[in-house]
Amino acid sequence: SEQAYLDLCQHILNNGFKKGDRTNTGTHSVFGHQIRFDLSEGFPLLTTKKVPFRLVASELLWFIKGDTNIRYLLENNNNIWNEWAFEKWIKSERYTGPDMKDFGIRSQRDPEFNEIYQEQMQKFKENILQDNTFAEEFGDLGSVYGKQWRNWKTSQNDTIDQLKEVIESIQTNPDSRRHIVSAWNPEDVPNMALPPCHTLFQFYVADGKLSCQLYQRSADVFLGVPFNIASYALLTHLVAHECNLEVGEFVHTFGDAHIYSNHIEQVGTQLKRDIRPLPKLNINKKKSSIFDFELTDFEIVDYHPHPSIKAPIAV
Ligand code: THF
Repeated sequence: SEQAYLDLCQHILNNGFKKGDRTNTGTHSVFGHQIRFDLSEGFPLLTTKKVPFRLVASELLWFIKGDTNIRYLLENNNNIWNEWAFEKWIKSERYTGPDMKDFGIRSQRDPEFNEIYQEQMQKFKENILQDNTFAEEFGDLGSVYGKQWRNWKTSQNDTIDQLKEVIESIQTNPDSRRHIVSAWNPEDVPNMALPPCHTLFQFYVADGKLSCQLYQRSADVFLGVPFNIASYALLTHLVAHECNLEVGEFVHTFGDAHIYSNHIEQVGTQLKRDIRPLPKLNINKKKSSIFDFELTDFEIVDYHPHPSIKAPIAV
């Protein structure tokens, strides 16, 4: 429930360890936690702040397509993965612009630098959208979710379509305890800009309902988790729809669940707000295969959240 999410935030503020991290932002962190959402009670798009469903849905469709290039996201006005591609670009030999080292932290602390950074980022986005060869080389994030879900590379040089196979296994053998998709590919991890945070998910069928559990090794509880909840809830709806099942629960299990030190004030604001009724998700009933959906096939209705709360993303 949304309350369970807010309780996790409060728990981290009260009991989290102060812990350094890769991004040098600083976090409060706990290890091991679980929250659950009954998907039949409504679609779990948080109401204590506005969560942009359009961005959640276009990111999920991008994973489902097996796409790993940010061009598709940019075409859909989705900027949530830009920093990771930009980092590869500025570290490449072809980049000759102003020094962009540690752009994430510096853009937040130094307004003068931020202006130069925004300009470079704007140019980068234009190049990705307009220049095919540039996009191929610098828009691609490598072996991220889309790759592992749809094109897991085996040692025999075959590929495994984990998502297609898991849907087939739900349909043919619903009681199976092996409905698993793993994004964690140990051999590939060293080649990834960002090793997968949502590491592995499992489906479960009982009583005509499809449930899904995610193990998330590392969770940015304020910015990322509201997206992750909505994303896996949407995925569960789509798989249930294709398999002619009702939706059951989404179970969200966390490894390192943290609140970045520059999100604490925002979390405080959110915790003071009252929870509102959850919205509903409508999906285009004319389509059945998860691989055929487009953004316009989804509609969120009766969503009346509190206003969005801005916060910087740690890179
Ligand atoms: N890195 C970090 N530090 N946190 C994450 O949650 C995260 N992700 C993905 C990859 N790396 C990560 C990216 N997911 C936003 C939301 C999800 C993201 C990245 C950014 C974000 O900024 N959301 C804003 C709205 C942004 C907008 O309107 O453009 C928000 O207010 O929710 C974990 O999957």
